Parts: sequence; C-alpha cells; structure tokens
Amino acid sequence: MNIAANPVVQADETVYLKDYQKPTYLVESVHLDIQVFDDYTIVNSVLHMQRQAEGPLVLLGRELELKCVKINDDVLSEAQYQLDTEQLVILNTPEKLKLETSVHIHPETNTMLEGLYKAGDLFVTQNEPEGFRKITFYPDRPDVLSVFTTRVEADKKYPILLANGNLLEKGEVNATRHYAIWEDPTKKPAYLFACVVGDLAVLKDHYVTSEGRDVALEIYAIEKDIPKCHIAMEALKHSMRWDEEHYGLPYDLDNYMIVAVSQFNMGAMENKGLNIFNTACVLADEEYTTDGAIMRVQSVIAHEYFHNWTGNRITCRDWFQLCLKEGLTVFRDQSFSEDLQSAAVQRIDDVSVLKSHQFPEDAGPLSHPPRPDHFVEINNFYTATVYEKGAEINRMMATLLGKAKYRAGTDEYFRRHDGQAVTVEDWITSLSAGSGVDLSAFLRWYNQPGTPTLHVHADYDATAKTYQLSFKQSLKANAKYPDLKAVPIPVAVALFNPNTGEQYTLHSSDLFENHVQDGMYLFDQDEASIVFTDVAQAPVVSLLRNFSAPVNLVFDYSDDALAFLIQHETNGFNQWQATQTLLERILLNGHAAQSYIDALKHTLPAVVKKDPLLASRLLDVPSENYLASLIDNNYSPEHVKAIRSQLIQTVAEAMGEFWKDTYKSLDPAKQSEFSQAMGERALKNIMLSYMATQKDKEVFDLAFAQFSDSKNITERLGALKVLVWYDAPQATDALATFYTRFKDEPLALDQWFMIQAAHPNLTEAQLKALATHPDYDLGTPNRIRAVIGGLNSRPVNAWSFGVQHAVELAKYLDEKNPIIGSRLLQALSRWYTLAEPKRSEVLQALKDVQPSIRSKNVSETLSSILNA
Ligand code: B3K
Ligand code: ZN
Repeated sequence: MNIAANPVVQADETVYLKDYQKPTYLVESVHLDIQVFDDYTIVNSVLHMQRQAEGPLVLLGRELELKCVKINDDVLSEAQYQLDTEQLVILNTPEKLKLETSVHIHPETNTMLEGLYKAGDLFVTQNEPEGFRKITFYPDRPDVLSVFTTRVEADKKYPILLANGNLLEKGEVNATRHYAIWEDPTKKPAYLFACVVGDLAVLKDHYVTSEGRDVALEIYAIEKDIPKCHIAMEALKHSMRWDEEHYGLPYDLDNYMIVAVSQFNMGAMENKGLNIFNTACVLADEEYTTDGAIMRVQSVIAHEYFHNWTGNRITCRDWFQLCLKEGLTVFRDQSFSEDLQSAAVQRIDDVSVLKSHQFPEDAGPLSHPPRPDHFVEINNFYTATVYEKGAEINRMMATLLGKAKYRAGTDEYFRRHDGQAVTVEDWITSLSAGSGVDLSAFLRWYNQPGTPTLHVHADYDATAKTYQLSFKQSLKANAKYPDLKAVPIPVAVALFNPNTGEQYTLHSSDLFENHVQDGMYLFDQDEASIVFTDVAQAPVVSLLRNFSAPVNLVFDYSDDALAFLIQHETNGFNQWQATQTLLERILLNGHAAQSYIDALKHTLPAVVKKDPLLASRLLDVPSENYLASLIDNNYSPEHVKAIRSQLIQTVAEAMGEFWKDTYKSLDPAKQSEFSQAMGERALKNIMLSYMATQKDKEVFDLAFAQFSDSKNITERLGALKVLVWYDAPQATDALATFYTRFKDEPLALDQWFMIQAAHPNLTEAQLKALATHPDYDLGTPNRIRAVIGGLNSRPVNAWSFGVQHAVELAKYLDEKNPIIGSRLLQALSRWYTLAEPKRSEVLQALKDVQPSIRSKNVSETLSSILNA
C-alpha cells in the first residue's frame, strides 16, 4: 500500500502540486445524521462509493472519536483498517461499497472555528478548505463531488435546524428533541457542506430568476439584528440580477440562505445555498455601520453569491487551484462594486489594497505564485496574492479581450466545465477557445511569484514629430522559482497636450488590435518599444491607466508632469495615482511639496463639487505602512512617522481656509443618494482631520458637535478619531459616551477598540488595558482584529511593544485558533527591513517563540518569516 504517494494524505509534510493523483473512490451519495447534544455531537454517515483508480480507500478524519465502521453492513474489526490522527485507511475494499461510520465530536469545545463549532448559542460549520474531516471520515478533497442528504437533530431550545438544499421533512423525535432533513440536489465537494443549529430570527424575501425560478431568500440573525439585514438582502437580489446580466448565470436552487455569526475566522463562506457570514460582512445600518463597512457588506454578499458558479458549480480540482475560484470571484465582485459607486474610486480602493498588502507580501519571505506549487498548511494560502493578484490577472485578460470576447470566453468555460472540478489551465483554455484569442501566456502570471517591474523610457523627436516609449520588464530573482519568464503586460497609455491639457488622438501601429482608441499596448517581451506618430509637441504621458497591470512602474516623471496629471488626467484612477507618486517623492526623496499643493489648489474645488468621494481620495497621503513597504533596509518607523506628519502639517497650513470652508459647505444629511452622502461624509471627515492638525479649541468643538449631533456612525467615528488621536479635552467623555451607547453592539464596539489601539502615541500600559478590558474576547476574531488592526496601523508602536504583544498572542492562538495566530504573525514578515537595533530585537522575539509553536499554520509562517 502506497499512502505516501497520495499528496493529500501526507500528514505534517509539504504537499506538492506535481504529486496530484485522482481519488481512488468516488462518492455517489452521502447521508449524514448529525445529532447535537450539549456535551457532544453524534455524526453517523452512510457513503455509497465506487472505485475509480488503483489504491486504498482513504478517509480523512481529524479529532474524531470513532465508534463504529461498517462496510456493506458488516462491522469492521480493528484489524481491517488503519487509523491514525489524520486518516482511516481501509484495506481490501470491493469496487462498489456502502461505508457507514459513527463518530462523536465536540463542537462545544472547538475553539478553532473549523468543522462544526459552537459560537455563543449557535452551532455552525466552516469546512473550507479541510474542515469537513473534523465532522466525519470522508475523502475530504475538492475533486470528490457528491449529493448530500442531511438529517439534523437537536434539542427544541434550538428551533432552527438548517443544512444545504431543500427541506424534505421535519418533525419531533420526542418531547424535547426535533429534527429536519435536507436534501441538496447539486453535486458538491465536502468543503461546501454546511449546517446550522440555533435560535435565530429570519428576514425573508424572494427573487424570480431570468429562467422564472422563484427563489426564497432568507437571512438568519439574532432577533435584534434583523433590522440590520435589509442592505444585505437588497445587495443579494442585486447580485443575482447582475450575474444574469453580465455573465448569463442564473441561480439554480429554490432557496438561498445566509446565516450571520459573530465568531468567524474570515469574512464569509459560500456553502452551497447556505452561506455563513461573519456578522461584520452582513449586518449593515447607517446608525451602526460605517460607509466603508456598508460597501464591504455589499461586495462580500456579491462575492459569496458569485461563488455559486465560480467555485461551487465549477470547483477546484485541488487546493493549489484556489486562485481559480478566488481570483475570478474577486474580479467579479470588484466589477459589481464598480457599478455601485464611482468606478474610479472603487478602482482606487482595490488598487490601494493590492499595493499595501499584496505588493509587500510578494516582495518578502511569504511571496508565492497565485497558484503555489507546494504548501504545508493550505489555510496559510488564503492570501492577498491568491485573491487580489488573482483578480488582477483576470482583469488583465478581460480588459484585453473587451466585453464581447470576454463574455464569449466565460460562456465557453461554463459550457465546458459545469459540474466539474478543474484547473487554472482549464480556465485559460476555455477563455481562449471562446474568445478566439490565445491567452496561454497569462499562465505565467499564475505560476510565478513577485511583482514585475516595468521600466519605461520616453523620447520625443521634435523634427519627426514622433514619441517613442521603450519598455523593459524584470522580475526579482527567486531561488525557489529559477525559471522566470516575461509576462504579458497590458499597458494603457494616454498622451496629453502639455499646453491645453487635451488628450491627443493616438496614431501608432503597435497598439493591441482591439484597443487602438483606448491606447492599450500589450507588452509581452523582455524589451520592446512603440512609436507614436503625428505628435505635435512633446506630450505628457499617462501610463498604466486604471492600473491596467499589477506591476511596479518605473518612469522618470518630472514633478511638474505629475502635477499636470493631477489637474488634467480624465481617468480618475490615474489622477489619484499621480497624487500618490508625487507624494512618495516628496516623502521619501525629499522633493518640495509646492507642486503638489499648487495642483491641489487648482484641482480640488471642482472635484469637491462634482465627485466628493473622489475628492476625498485625492487627499490620501500614503500610510506609514505603505511607505514602509517601499523601504527595503534601515527602515526607521519614527522617521517615516515624522516626515509624514510634517507633510500633513505643511499641506494643512498651505491650504488655509479651504478645509473649514469646504467642511461647512457639506451636508450629507441632505443627500438622498447613499453614494453622494458617503462622498460628503468622507470629505467632511478628511477636512476635520486636516483642521485638527491646528489643535485649536474651535476645531475640537466642531468635532465634538459632529460626534454628538450625528446619528450616522461614519460621522461619529470620524469625529471620535480626531478627538482621541489629537488628545482633545473632550476625548475621554466622547469615548465614554460611545461606549455607553454601543456596548451591546459588538461591531460598533470593535471600532471603539480599534480607535484606541490606533492612538499615535499609544503606550504599552494602554494596550494592556485594552487587551484585558472585560469586553475584549480572545474567542472572537473580530475583536482581536480590531485591536491588532489599530495597533498595526501605527508602525512606531507595532514595531516596539507591539511585537511582544503579537508574539504572545500568536503563541496563545497557536493552540486555540491557529488560523488567526498565523495571520497575526504574517504582519511581522518585514522585520528584516528594520534599522538596528530593532531588527535584531524583533528577530530574537520571533526566534524565542519558535520552540513553543505546535500548529502547522503558525510554524509554517514562522519558519518562512525567519528565512527572510
Ligand atoms: N472561500 C472562503 C474562504 C475560506 C477560508 C478558509 N480559511 C471565503 C471566500 O473567499 O469567499
Ligand atoms: Zn471567495
């Protein structure tokens, strides 16, 4: 018997993509009977299986108490199987068989929030990627698809009993217990199995699909949160329509359920027909939820809904292909969100996340290709690279193809692979076949790590009236991936007349065939150049418009050219990008701030009137963390903090009364459109924070009035931040008032923790006070993230006493919740860029914790980080 040859069953070892083997048995049907009791749960399972490849019958199982195993009604003796901590291997099995197992599990003590667990009074599941093996013995891998029938039984104190699919039957077991039987007609991998047991209220609605199917929509939450479910319900219906219109994909079941749970390791989970959501990603109401969080709720609702096709009906062959479903689904939810608000701002926000999280990840010790070729713990690969860079790859292909060809390509993918577990190659092949454009070179993006650098050089020939752009691409050498090749880079280009600010019509034979008017050049070699003809004067060039490719652009812009683009670029994204590039130079290369200030003065007043949300983004100053990601050695958090506050002070003073005048001209309450009101609120808060740099009484009074008078939490929190972070006399009062008002609203209270943890001059004692506050709870990832997120937003604190805090927390979570423990350590991955003595101190702290780490999750992350 050769168990080691099967990559899925090597416990505690590296798994390699190249070792993939088909499962030995298919599962034709699954019948589960889950009986929940207070101190244990019984799971009985009946699997009908059929051999499809040579090898033993391997059932994966972790932390299961095996009570009985039968094959074709015969109870097996211990001699007939091998059982260890990871699997049950049964020898000498027939071609076709009925396998029955009975196990006991303990959701009531499961702190890892994986498998079946108890969150408060609610029993819920989280099975992606490998949680199902903590519920029952099963070939728990995404390429084993089956139809599931689930009987759920519990005490009547839990009136809600849910599982995937349609309700077949429900009834009483006895005076105290009841049951429900659910049948899911669609074949699915076990990671999409879900069940829920608890006492919840429900918001109901319905949606009629383009095929005429009347779908019952239900959002389950605790009673008092039901009024906060309407925004999510509207977003769900909107997503269903959007997917029909943009991808021709209607919903396929008669019901769609969402359950809100407050203890959840990530945002949400796309279980077939029964999504389970972190409350933070489903509850939304302007009184309790910030505008940013409302936008996030809508995008996560869309994301999980879109998975119904990209992920569920067509799933991944193995977990190396994770970015197939995640990258594509993120691209789809980003496109959906671009339709909900200013498309430019959505793009700005998505690229900001990419540049501040994915670029640093890809430049450090945790760098990996969007499709990695090995892993120890797959949970460590739900990363910005898999999600965000994965989305960018799809965006590049969609942009190159244009709407009609992209749609022909996706139609072909759904036609070929519906009901299958597939690979990234299958996706690219379908997209190429359907669109008629060979996209195979894009596979390189999936298989190579690192952010490519795109070097561009420009030459204008005044006599010939030609303008030449020369391109070069390079990738940082990576010992693990020695064979790096040039990738296809779509470069969106515009040329502007330097005197009038108007855009030149482009004449060139080198642009991509479909996009001559849009100025899209497909650069896919190590070096190449293009020539524009009939260019009357040396132009100002705008490159990578809309961030047409996820690369680091190196181009020798003058500060004047950047200031010109801030004023004249019509692509809102590149207008913003020009502000950021100019600010990076001012902050990191010591350039003068004047050209930035002049450009703002010229540009902002009109943008404030036309698109307040975009105006708020044009005032973004790169965060300390983002600036840190551009510094590869001798990084001093104190220095970066100082130059950044100095710049903010200079800009605040130079713009004079602009802040106050603009602040007073805004009245979000008068706006009927959410997006308009959101824009005004964002701008109001930025105006307030610039004014606060003066630290005068009038500004603090304005902030306190905004805090006290507004019913909208975005305004309240904007004001609270100013009061707390600038140590206004009203700060303590305002914090106390907020606490009293929101102490029973966990998501709002998370913000209260976050703001305090993000105080620029937080002390170790204050951090300790937050982490020992009666409302701090190590069993609730949202609360941990609130404090750690606040702390990490201030690198000066994060890299001093924050390190010890993070390391101790990781050590605790290593045992209790290693998924979260591992994430927490990922934030320390750039320790090696620090200036001494910090560098050595952090290294020592990381080394000190290593011997006590037990989980695969934390130890894989720690050893990667230490290998920097
Ligand atoms: N697919 C889930 C993520 C599961 C993460 C497991 N550690 C949510 C999503 O991407 O939609
Ligand atoms: Zn997803």
